[in-house]
Amino acid sequence: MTHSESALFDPAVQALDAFQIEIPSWGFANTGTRFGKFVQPAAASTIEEKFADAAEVNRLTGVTPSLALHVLWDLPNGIADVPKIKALERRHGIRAGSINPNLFQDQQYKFGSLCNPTQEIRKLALCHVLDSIEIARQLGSRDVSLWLADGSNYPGTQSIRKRIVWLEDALGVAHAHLAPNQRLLIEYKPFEPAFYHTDIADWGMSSHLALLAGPQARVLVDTGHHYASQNIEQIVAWLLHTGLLGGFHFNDRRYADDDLTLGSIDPYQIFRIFHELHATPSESLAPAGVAFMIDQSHNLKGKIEATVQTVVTAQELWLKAALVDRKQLAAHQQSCDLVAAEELFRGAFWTDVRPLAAQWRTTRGLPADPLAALRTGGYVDRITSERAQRQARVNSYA
Ligand code: AFD
Ligand code: MN
Ligand code: MN
Repeated sequence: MTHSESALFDPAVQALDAFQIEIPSWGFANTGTRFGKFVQPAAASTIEEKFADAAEVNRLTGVTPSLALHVLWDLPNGIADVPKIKALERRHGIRAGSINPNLFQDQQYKFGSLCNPTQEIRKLALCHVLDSIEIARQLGSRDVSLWLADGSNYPGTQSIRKRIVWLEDALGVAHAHLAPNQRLLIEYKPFEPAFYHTDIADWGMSSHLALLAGPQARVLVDTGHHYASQNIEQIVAWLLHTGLLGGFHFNDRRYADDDLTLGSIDPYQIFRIFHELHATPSESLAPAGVAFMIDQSHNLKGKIEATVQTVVTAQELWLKAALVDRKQLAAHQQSCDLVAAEELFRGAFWTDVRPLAAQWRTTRGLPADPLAALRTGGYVDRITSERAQRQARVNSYA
């Protein structure tokens, strides 16, 4: 390690020791786009396999102790499946993370869930949210991560204002059901699947709904849920300033909600977001803290490979942002020494932190290069043949 790297090692250790990120169960399963699905033999198709894959990612990276669960996909029997999840937590050493209700797949939600014009359907949707809150409570999960696909495709076909009222009412009831240590994370998305209006379309709407719902509601920022060229780090700065930032769904995008691996298109944007977090005095991130969660669908890349790649990239961008000399930067900002400020800021981004990260992993008894260790470890080969054989058995009975 060079002299400058050794001088950076302490801040690097602090930054990396503080970094954890949650992985999504759905990131290991076969998913697709509306144009079709490319099935991967190694893909997980049971919650057991998802926990096993999550455990492999955590064995390699050491920073992914929790698995985000999707109620309909991972707990098809709802609350009745909680004991099974608890057994998997113990077996794999991975705890259940955020609980994601599913209000976008059932046929009854064709015209919306919590915003559906039919009161009966709104009630069913709210029951699902309350069940999800109960599942989170029984699993000891802090966050219920709520995304609504609700919206409309054509002007004049729905009352935007009525849907706001229904949403405010429902989230108020949901908030009242939260246990004292739980949070309701309200995610926004400008479009898709709705293409004319989405009921929770931007951070302003999420902020309003969170403030009205109660003190345990927060805004969830999905980095794929913004119009092109939107300044996401400015949104993050406002949500930190207002105390409404609940957490992130990390991914990357070229056009829309592409769910590409974090940092694959615009790593500098994630660096700028992380800088806002590093620049925030730690007490203001408390008491609840800011949840770092991955939300990606790996349609073409290997599921586990893409997840390990994402985690390693997120760690390295977090470390780069930690290396910004914020005191010196503040001085340059104060004196409007633009180029000095920019060169200091970009200098941290240009720093190759991979040796520091590898050194940190080695001191923690982790593989210096998790991606290489995955490739040589044989796990993917093993599950590929095991899961292909199981699939063959299933097909033979079909
Ligand atoms: C889709 C939605 C949203 C949600 C995720 C998991 O756009 O990001 O958080 O599915 O349900 O990506
Ligand atoms: Mn998301
Ligand atoms: Mn999304």
